[in-house]
Amino acid sequence: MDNFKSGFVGIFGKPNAGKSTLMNAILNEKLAIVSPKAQTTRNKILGILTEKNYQIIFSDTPGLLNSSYKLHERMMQEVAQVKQGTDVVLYIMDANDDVPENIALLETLKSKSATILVINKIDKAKPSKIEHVKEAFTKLNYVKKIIEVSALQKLNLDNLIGSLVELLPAMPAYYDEDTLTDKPMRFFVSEIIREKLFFELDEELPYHSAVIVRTFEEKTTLTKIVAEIIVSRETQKGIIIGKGGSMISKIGQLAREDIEKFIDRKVFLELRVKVRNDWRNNNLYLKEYGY
Ligand SMILES: Nc1nc2c(ncn2[C@@H]2O[C@H](COP(=O)(O)OP(=O)(O)OP(=O)(O)O)[C@@H](O)[C@H]2O)c(=O)[nH]1
Ligand SMILES: [Mg+2]
Repeated sequence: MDNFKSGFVGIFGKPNAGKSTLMNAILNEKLAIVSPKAQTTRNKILGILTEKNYQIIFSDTPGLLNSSYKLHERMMQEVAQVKQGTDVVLYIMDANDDVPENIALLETLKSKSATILVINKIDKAKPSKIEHVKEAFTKLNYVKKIIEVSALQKLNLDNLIGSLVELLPAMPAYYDEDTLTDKPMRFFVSEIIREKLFFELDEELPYHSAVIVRTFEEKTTLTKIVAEIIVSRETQKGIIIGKGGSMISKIGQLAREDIEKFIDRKVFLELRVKVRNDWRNNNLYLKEYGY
């Protein structure tokens, strides 16, 4: 256990920067859901990487944004909590995104921890733009390293991990080597269903939806899961169910396939849709749905 290093790494950045993709790529495990739409992640999620000489405890976080309803406030509280216990800040920026805006956001984080800037999505960025980003961030003295990666194509991740380990304190492991995350199975099941909503539903609807697992029973041959999809208006319920139930059955099938892969068992999945008016601004509902 000599020279063992261990510590907490918070992953921060704008919505859609690729934070969840990056954490999944580093852990080689799909822990966090990912979608082309912004504001996919709503909770902090731990992802623990344990190797012979180090343990890195990553926290994926919701993208930084200005709150426009209570759910947003809750999401930003999750970010604040992660920030508190963090040894290293990983700030993720989409290489094609606006530089001043990202610098301003990183500054508002006001973290006292060592910071690594990760320039993500280099697979679809011009070298000149990447250079421009680097130049601008080099001027911030708390940015210890700037690393270009593609989370999607898993480019340069070893380099990133090496730089992270350098910055971690000498510490014994915080978690058992078999521990991968902090969230229970029910959480991941509800997230997988929510991911399908992000892919199958248009525009605003995913943002009005929450998913809660009501039953999770391990039977002899399969796992029986009953989950509720919560929406904020009656009209949204109709859209999620679809003509003759076509939409809900598609979502159910896609989610079931992924849940089966995740828990490595056959799954019977029942989805119900409930309307809870304006749940995103209701503290009791937010708490019930895990926010
Ligand atoms: N081309 C390319 N796309 C990427 C890369 N990394 C992530 N993406 C895509 O960017 C989109 C957003 O990725 P997420 O991982 O959900 O982003 P996030 O930062 O977690 O977003 P929020 O949870 O909304 O804050 C998805 O469509 C990803 O496939 C990359 O390196 N290259
Ligand atoms: Mg995310």
